[in-house]
Amino acid sequence: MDLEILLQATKEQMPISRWEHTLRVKDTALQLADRLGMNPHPVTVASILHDYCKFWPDTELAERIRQSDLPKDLLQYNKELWHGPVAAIVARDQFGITDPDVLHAIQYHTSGREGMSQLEKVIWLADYIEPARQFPGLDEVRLLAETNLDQALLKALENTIQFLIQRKQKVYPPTLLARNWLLDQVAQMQTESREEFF
Ligand code: DGI
Ligand code: FE
Ligand code: FE
Repeated sequence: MDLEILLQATKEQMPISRWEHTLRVKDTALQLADRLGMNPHPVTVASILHDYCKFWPDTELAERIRQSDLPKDLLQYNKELWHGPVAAIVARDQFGITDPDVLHAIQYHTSGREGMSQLEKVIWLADYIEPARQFPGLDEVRLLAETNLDQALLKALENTIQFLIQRKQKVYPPTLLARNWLLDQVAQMQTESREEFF
């Protein structure tokens, strides 16, 4: 995949502020990936494309969801959840990306899901902690991200769920399942590290 083509095509889909966000997500994701010893290429491709459809009209996003193999229940939840899944379809059909891990990282970058891969976690978190973000509780998530990806993601998902509840908005079930799954993952990790210690 020619990165220059991807970069140019993505830049044309969005205002400059969103393009700059995209570049910050890429840099943040690459920093996390470097620390974790991951292959930087899939991280780069998923970061560039994650918000490809962020500024597409809602009617177009809904139409693409109806006409593709994406889950139709998305249409019953917040419109904010639509741009990632549709971007994954564009990545596959327009840019010929076949790596399922890259496609999943794009698809689930807003909702998260149970059983997220390391790449999915890195893209989700980079999107949340990139340097220009300002959410309440973000400092804690940024600190956790330096040492433990799962704990950082758990905290970030909890913040997002709380934010949605405060605003009387629905929570898409995969977000809740992701949070429950990470709660178990983190608890299991803590039990294992205690067993190693004794
Ligand atoms: O596209 P970005 O602004 O970079 O970030 P994003 O793709 O994470 O989407 C932003 C918003 O989507 C986020 O502020 C919360 C909102 N949202 C609405 N419903 C849900 C949701 N986020 C999750 N995780 N789950 C939901 O059900
Ligand atoms: Fe997004
Ligand atoms: Fe984003």
